[in-house]
Amino acid sequence: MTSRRDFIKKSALASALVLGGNKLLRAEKESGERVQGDGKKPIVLSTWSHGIPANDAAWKILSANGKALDAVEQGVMVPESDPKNRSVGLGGLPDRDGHVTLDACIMDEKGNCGSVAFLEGILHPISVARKVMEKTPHVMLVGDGALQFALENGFTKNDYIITPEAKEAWEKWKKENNYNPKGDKANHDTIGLIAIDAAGDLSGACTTSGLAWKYHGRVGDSPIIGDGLFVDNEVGAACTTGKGEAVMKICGSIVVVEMMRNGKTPQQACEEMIKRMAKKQSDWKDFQVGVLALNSNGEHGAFALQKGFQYALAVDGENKLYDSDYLNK
Ligand code: SD4
Repeated sequence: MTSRRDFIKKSALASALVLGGNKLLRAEKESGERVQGDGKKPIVLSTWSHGIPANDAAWKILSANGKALDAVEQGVMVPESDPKNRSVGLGGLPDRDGHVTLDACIMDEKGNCGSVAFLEGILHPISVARKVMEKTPHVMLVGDGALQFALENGFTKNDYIITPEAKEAWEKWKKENNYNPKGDKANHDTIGLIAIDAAGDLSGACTTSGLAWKYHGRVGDSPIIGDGLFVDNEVGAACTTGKGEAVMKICGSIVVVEMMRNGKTPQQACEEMIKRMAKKQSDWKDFQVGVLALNSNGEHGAFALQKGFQYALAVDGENKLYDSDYLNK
């Protein structure tokens, strides 16, 4: 028979579980503020319109009670698999020497992270990054070493290393630009994807072919933990897209997470990071950077330097594309 004391213990445990699983409601109660997300989990947030199919893949995992880490990996594998995608994966535009070089990183709820950069010929750099995280004592492998590790771990080198379309665009670029890479407002479309699962755990993934026509060997923000992506399960996650050099100069993602730690909402944190970037980089009107943030309560934020940044948000079974607010008005 259940004693009254047992019953009270069990009810207390049940409410603790509900509250534990729903930090948002607790935060709402404490702050008295309505928080975006309405306490609903899971949530997936990702950059640009390729975020829609990526979110769908992530959502499949999360809605079946899967882990955020699996969801973010599976999510970004969708644009990586798309040979028509000119900024992620093997379909991406090459560097100025005609090499498609790939950068990716992943980070889980425990603060584990893995990264690859300057990797050629592998369809899913994000999965190699995950293997680096899970199988090595390191965080980051680059270039030939990353390729060797991938091959040793069951990945295969792809037959094509540049698509015919990307090659054609490169030939045209070479003729018109005198082998001289320039910052370009339209030259971006990395996928950064951050998610919170039903258990309230956060993870993130970021993968790109990087800036088109870059110097051979150039690596941007996307595979750098703290620049293109940062996750702290107690606080939140952030990811960036756009001109990597601008993000690297201020360690964009970690700045956003630290601002959230200090009490900013994700939206406030995104705006402050972008405003700081503009204050410190006088040519900010000439390039694009976009940032997304999600906190552990399920609130999200998005902001960019310029008009045109879009992000995909999947929550409560609905996955939609939104226009981000921006600084240069
Ligand atoms: C980079 N942040 O390599 C990336 C660029 C980007 O699609 O967003 N590419 O600087």
